[in-house]
Amino acid sequence: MVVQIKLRHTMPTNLPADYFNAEERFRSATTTEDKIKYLEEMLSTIPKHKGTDHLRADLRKKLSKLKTATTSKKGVKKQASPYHINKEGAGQVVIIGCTNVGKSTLVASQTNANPEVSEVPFTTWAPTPGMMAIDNIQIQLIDTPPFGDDYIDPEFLNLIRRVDLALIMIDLHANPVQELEFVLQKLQENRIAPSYLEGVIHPEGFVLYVPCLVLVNKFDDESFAEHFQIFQELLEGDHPLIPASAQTGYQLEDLKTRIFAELGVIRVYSKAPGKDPDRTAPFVVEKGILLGDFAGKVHKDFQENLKSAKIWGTSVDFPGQMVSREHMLEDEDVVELQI
Ligand SMILES: Nc1nc2c(ncn2[C@@H]2O[C@H](COP(=O)(O)OP(=O)(O)OP(=O)(O)O)[C@@H](O)[C@H]2O)c(=O)[nH]1
Ligand SMILES: [Mg+2]
Repeated sequence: MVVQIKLRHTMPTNLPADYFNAEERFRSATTTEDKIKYLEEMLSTIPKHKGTDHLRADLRKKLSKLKTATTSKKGVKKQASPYHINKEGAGQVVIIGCTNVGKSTLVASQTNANPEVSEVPFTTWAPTPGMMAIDNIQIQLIDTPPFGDDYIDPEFLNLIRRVDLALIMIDLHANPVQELEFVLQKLQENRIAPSYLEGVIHPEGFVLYVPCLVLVNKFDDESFAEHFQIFQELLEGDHPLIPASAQTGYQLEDLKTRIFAELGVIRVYSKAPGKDPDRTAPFVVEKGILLGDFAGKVHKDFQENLKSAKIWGTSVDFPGQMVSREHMLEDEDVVELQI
């Protein structure tokens, strides 16, 4: 049976009854999956000729919209954002910056991860975390896609909001002044500012301050010192600048020392009486921790029953000094707990 209808596209079209059956079911369908099923059925029943071109185009458009809706919905449900990266090690550090500054180079050269490095702009499109050694501890370093003029994934911004430190990377060989300004402006548009600007800037409304350092990359060797000096003179304001090279490794040790200092943690070694401490396995604890709280991290029994402790390190006046539970520990202290 063939039913003739007048479509809004002015041309009368002969459509088979199967089409109208499918259309009827499409109209009463309540789930997106069913709607897709009946739309596909409608499309498959339409005779293909000039008179149905518009109708088929319309239906295909509807179908693609519905399919996008389901995949994005499923995407949210089934697959967490790649920016949901669990913190590992003594701190979580994200590298941000414009394209080609060397973010992936740093992660590839300093961690176990292997993000693609290329002179072609906009190479990285997803974040990649890796573990980087700083002396005898490990921190997490995350490579990210470049900041550009367009939209920044909200989950990328959320990652920046929750990390322990954001490393703003700029390229000494390119336009370091503009790059730094651009990154700071993008952050500001999203109500984020480096904590070194707290009290210096007075933004209207809420701003979240995130600890930041500025890595001036491609400082490949000492011959770039003059270049760096000119850049510093052109730059307005005080920024915690670290000139270094992700590629040659020049001054990367300085970078690591600065990162460690920003993380707000210290290393403490626990030792048994008469034995040497294991310097390869420090406890990484928050700066300012008191002996009593440290003891609890070593073992529950120590927290409750700690009688005394001897300390070797900068927090005491002489090696092996006895201290109370309220004693504040410092980086690299060695502690002998006694119950
Ligand atoms: N001379 C020099 N070149 C570097 C250095 N670091 C990176 N490069 C080069 O700069 C180019 C870009 O490096 P990438 O690490 O891919 O840059 P990126 O910031 O990850 O770039 P996007 O993924 O586009 O954001 C490559 O050709 C690198 O070899 C460096 O310290 N010195
Ligand atoms: Mg990259």
